[in-house]
Amino acid sequence: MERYYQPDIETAPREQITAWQNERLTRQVRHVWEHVPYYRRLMEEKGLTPDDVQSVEDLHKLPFISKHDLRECYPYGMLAVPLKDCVRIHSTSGTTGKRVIAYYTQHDIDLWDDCCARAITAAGGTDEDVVQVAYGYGLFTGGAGLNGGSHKVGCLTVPISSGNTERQIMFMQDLKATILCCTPSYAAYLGESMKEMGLTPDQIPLKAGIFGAEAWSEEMRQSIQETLGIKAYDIYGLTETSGPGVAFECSAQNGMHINEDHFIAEIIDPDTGEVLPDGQEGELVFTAIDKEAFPLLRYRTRDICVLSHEPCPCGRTHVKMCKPRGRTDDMLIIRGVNVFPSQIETVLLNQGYPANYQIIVGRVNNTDTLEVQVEMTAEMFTDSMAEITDRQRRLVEGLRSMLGLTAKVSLVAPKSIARSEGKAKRVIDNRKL
Ligand code: DLL
Repeated sequence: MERYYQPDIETAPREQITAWQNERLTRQVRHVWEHVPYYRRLMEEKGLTPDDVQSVEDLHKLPFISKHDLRECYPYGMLAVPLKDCVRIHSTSGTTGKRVIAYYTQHDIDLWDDCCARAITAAGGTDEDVVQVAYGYGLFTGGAGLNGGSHKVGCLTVPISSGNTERQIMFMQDLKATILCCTPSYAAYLGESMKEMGLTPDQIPLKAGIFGAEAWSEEMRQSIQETLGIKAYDIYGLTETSGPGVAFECSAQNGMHINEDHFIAEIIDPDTGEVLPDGQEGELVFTAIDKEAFPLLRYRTRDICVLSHEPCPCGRTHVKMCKPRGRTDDMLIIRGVNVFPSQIETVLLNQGYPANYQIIVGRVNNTDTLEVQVEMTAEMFTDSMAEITDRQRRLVEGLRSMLGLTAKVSLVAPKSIARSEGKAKRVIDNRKL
């Protein structure tokens, strides 16, 4: 039976969701107009006042906000409440330029924890469960978000953070963890390590995993589910909109319900900004309608996505987003061809390789080069040159038919690609140097 954390909200009829959105959006627009001079200026530049936004229908009139704006406002320029009302900050892991700082009042933390509690409950979590939170704690939102959600559900929370793989596995066994929360790449690594330790899925009590913070394919889901003997659920979010829990998967495991009582989602054409209808692929844009301290309006995520209002067998009525298909900014253009790292991952996993790989892009004589370094499993590792050549050939063919490009494939020894405890760094683009 499907469980909900807040059934009245999660299964509310569409008219009710729209009524909440209309009320909260109009209030929020007034709130930022009154308290954030930066927003007020952007609205004035478009000739808008709060009276121009009476309902969700008017959302499209508002200006977009991007990471650029948030950097301009570093550190407190977007603050919409007095600093004394804030209780915490988090920050993005961005490696270039200034970090984005997100601030939270206690109300904002509660709302975020509720979103994560919905995700944990959708993954089957109850107060009987032991939740091992192996996302990083600290400025990153993964640890804090799932930790808060786990408390709300009443689970026993193990705030182990990422890393120290042997201890992770020991705790999982000794404390009988039933739900694991971490990045999908770390989940795959934990599965791989357990296998090496001779552990089979029935020797660990895990039943579900809540994995997100980076792109992962359906093939990777299958492989994690098999090695860990669990159901693997996707969870999505970004620091700018609170953190994880903006959207989460239910038992249907085919798309993530967006918590529409807190966030309004739009899909836009990334080039023109035009709002696109359901089913069309474009850039995902969020408006946070009841956050107090950091209430983003029409924030461009750069994630490429599709929305669907199709009824879901789980009974939830909130709109679903597909797994992000890439980012407008991590999409690689190689010899004029658009390449998403997730497409490369699909080819590798389809041919039985683990999700340990690196994509290296370069430029020689004004021509782009693409190399994919792929780690073999211990079983694949062999002295036979003929076998390795044959494996390489099949990968090159697979990549050519998926991408329409010829890539150089290097098969490397097991464990030779550095493991990540957080988000995996898959792409090295030397062209920018
Ligand atoms: O990654 C928040 C999070 C923590 C989500 C834990 C899920 C679990 P940021 O570090 O700000 O926040 O990165 C946000 O990560 O715009 C997406 O590009 C990507 N991302 C997040 N979740 C997913 C997912 C956290 N489930 C950026 N699938 C987003 C694909 C994801 N990409």
